[in-house]
Amino acid sequence: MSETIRLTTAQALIKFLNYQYICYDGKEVSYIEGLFHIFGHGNVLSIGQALEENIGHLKSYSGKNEQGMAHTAIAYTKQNLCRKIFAISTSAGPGSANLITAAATAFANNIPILLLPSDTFSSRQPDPVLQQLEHYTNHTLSTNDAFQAVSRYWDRIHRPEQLMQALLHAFEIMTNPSTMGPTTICIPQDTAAEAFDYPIEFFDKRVHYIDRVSPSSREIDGIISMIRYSKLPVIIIGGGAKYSEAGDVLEKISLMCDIPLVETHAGKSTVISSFTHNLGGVGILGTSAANKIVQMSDLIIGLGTRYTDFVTASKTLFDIHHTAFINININRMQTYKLDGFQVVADAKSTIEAIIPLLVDYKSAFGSSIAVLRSSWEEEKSRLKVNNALDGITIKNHFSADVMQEYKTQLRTQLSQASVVLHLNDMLDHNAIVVGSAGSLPGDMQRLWSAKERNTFHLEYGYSCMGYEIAGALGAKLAEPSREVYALVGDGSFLMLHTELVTALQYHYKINIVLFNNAGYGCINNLQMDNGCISSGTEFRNIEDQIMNIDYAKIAEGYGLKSYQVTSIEALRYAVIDAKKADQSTLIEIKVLPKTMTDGYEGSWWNVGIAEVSHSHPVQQSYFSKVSHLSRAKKY
Ligand SMILES: Cc1ncc(C[n+]2csc(CCOP(=O)(O)OP(=O)(O)O)c2C)c(N)n1
Ligand SMILES: [Mg+2]
Repeated sequence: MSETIRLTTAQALIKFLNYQYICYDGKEVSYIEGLFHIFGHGNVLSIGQALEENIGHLKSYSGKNEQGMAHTAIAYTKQNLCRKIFAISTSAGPGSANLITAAATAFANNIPILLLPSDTFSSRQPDPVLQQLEHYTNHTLSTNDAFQAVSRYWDRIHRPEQLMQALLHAFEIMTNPSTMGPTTICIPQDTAAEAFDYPIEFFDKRVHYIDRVSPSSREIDGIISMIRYSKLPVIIIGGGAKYSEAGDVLEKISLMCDIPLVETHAGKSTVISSFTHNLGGVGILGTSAANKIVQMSDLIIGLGTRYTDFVTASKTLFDIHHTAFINININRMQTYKLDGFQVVADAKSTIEAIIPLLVDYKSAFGSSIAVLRSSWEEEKSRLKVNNALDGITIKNHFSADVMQEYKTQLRTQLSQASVVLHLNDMLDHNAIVVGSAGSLPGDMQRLWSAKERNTFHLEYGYSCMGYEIAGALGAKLAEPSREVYALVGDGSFLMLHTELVTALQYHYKINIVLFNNAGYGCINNLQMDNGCISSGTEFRNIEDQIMNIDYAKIAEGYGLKSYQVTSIEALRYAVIDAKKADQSTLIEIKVLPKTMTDGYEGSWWNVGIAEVSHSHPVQQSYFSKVSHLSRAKKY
């Protein structure tokens, strides 16, 4: 008989979390950094009690919104290249329901996180308890069943001993690069407090090994012959390349073979932006240089990319009849896309394996890489000049009168694109920028120059509004010695910003750079681009007046050091002063709408446009969509 230890389910859970390690490239580190929680009915007397009894080395933080705190945890893990995670504990009912959006964010981005939503009573003795749904036809359903669609592993335990199997399954999924993502273990509140004699070996130190998967010789042969056959190969750097730290080998192969690099939102900052062969973001949020090179290309090598619509311009960016694909991905399903040659292997290991076999290979791009790069630099210089009212506005959607109205109401002339470029110059080279939704991801992806590796943090798998500020706290937890900046729109700020209080509470300094254009700017662009009138996307009151909200004052109320700026000079002062501050800061920048960057060549997006309408512009948009679709790959 093995020795046992009598613990509650919650105590066993906390004890187990203390003994999990991962080993990557021979480096062993503890895997669980800690636990975020919002206590309530369902977890305070079980998980809360277990933390009080013996927290071990885990850190414990109290969040302000379940979605927000889980987004903080996701950002922490993303910044740590998926090698360290947090667990999340929520109360039963609404506390758990609030977590679902974050679970989806983790799912879409393949980010591991351990979600522990409390559940209603297993015994059913007090049913219906406060916050229980009480289904009439299926008593086993609770709020937590909604996590099934957004979890890579989902379980509900009704007995303390089930915890052991559940945890082992969850940790296998989270530490397996091809399946990693959110795992959910729902724990009824009575089960969480019940005791069991756990075998002590369950709590032995466990090391989860993440070995790099090498390509097979068949796969290597296939890659080499396709590259040799190609004259114009291009590598798309995806998130998988970043997580595998493929920066050095990518620079090497790119220089050696003259293969240009382009980036997805998740892959950006795997290689720094000033690298000669890096042409930047590709697709809908792409630079003109990257999109042109991809359009010229006869072979796309997708390295750790999911080929989302934003990367492929809804499968129209490539010449579908003449472009071949090599899909290198740790996840086999991803390699099936676009009928590519499938390579199920680690990004870095694969590039490492092919470099010695291509020493005599050079693409036929010649000088075009440098020419495209320099014409993009010229475009950036054009955008940097702040002439918001003299021409650089999106497709003249707004009349001169409406632009003037914004200028008067917001008391600014600043162009967003210009601000982003200037801000980029003002920050430290190792500063981390975090973004997620609105028009800023487009500006960041196109314009931001990542000066060091892993300094660009864009959640654009789910593009969840409200991620930015919570995410900045997560990045700061991962990199406490660096300045971290959330680049956030006013709409996203309004959606969710309260983890800034958590940052203040635990003295983690984050900087919030809020771009106030008084509306859901990118959605306004989307509707007006497709023939609709501006409606429901500008922040106007019922008298049709533009709302000028003072976000700097709101920030001051929270206790942040805050600034409101309407000029580049004032921005410079604010950024310098904010760097000196010990506490968190918020810089509100009033920017004019329609002054973000627009799409460049090839950046078409397939969106649902009305097939029938009385509006001529809507009809026109629909016909244009049909014509684009005729050139798109169908699957
Ligand atoms: C949670 C969530 N709800 C809705 C959306 C759809 N959406 C994407 S961007 C956006 C507006 C963003 O406005 P803002 O943050 O002010 O950025 P701007 O486009 O003005 O730069 C909306 C509503 C979303 N991405 N996430
Ligand atoms: Mg806005």
